[in-house]
Amino acid sequence: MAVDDALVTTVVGSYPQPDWLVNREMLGSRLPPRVRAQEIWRIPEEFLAEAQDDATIIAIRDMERAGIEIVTDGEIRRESYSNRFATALDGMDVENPGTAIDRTGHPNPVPRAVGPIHRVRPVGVEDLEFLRRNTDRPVKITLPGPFTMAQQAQDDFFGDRRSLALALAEAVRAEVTDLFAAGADIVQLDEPYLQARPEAAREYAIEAINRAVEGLPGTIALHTCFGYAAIVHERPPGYSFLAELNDCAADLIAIETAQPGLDLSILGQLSDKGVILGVVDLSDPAVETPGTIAARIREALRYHAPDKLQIAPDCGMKYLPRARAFAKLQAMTEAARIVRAELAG
Ligand code: MET
Repeated sequence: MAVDDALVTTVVGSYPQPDWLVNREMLGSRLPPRVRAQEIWRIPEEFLAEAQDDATIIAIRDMERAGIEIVTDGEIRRESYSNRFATALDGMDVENPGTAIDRTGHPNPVPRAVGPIHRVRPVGVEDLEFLRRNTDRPVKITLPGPFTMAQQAQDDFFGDRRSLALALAEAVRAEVTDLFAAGADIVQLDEPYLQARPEAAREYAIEAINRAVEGLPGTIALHTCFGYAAIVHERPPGYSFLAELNDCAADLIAIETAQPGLDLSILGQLSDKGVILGVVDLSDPAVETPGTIAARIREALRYHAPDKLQIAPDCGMKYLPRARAFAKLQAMTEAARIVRAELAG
């Protein structure tokens, strides 16, 4: 299986963390980053890294057993998809958090930008190396994109958010460079806030994304969505910032389409890109049949070539019960198999 085969299956990144590892009720809580991190993990500090490694192996094996072809580490070691990277940077004050309004309109405690931003050490490279050692399949690793991180911080230094986003982009670039050097097949930037802040996105998101990844030697994916199904319940009728991504430096654009029931002709807006297509609705507790998912894939093939389509759930699976996440992935890989067989004729 190569990453550019037809209808390759993958995930958006996260997989449910075991209940013995995290207090799942604390996951979406609005506590300051440090406090939340202390509250969330159920394992004492001295055993935590080992427990996170073991839980990561479970996530990798679950993905493999479900038939996922490009696997991730499930983001098991992370408290949130973005926090771990953002809080590791020099120039970000985590001890004295600030406030930012999240996409549901609530104030959230967030890191404060208080000086020049520097990535002083690799943040996710060991995670990638662990993933690489523990599967023979192609691997993808995710990190937050510079635009989204700039929205999830309080700026007390730069004076404008574009400058903050561009500084974060340099930090992301250093990390992506190291991730490719360490063997990542795909590096994915998560940019959900493009949809929540389209005006700001139009001003500087593409510039920041390009600064983070342009010219780097590897396959870059960029994920955007309307937010986790478990947290953001309203789905707008379409993307507010999508066609713009056809001009960014990423090779693959990851979007959700199942829960919002999008008309897949929007794929025409991404005609120059590979698309990681979200075809599994994570708000629906029922596990869709492979037939339902296959119908979505067939519909997408009216607008995009099969070797430019990867198949994925709508967003990260972090908030799903584990058994449901597994069953949904199984249904999805079966759907991809059915449609591939049809294509092979
Ligand atoms: N990579 C992240 C995940 O899979 C994307 C989150 S976007 C809200 O959870």
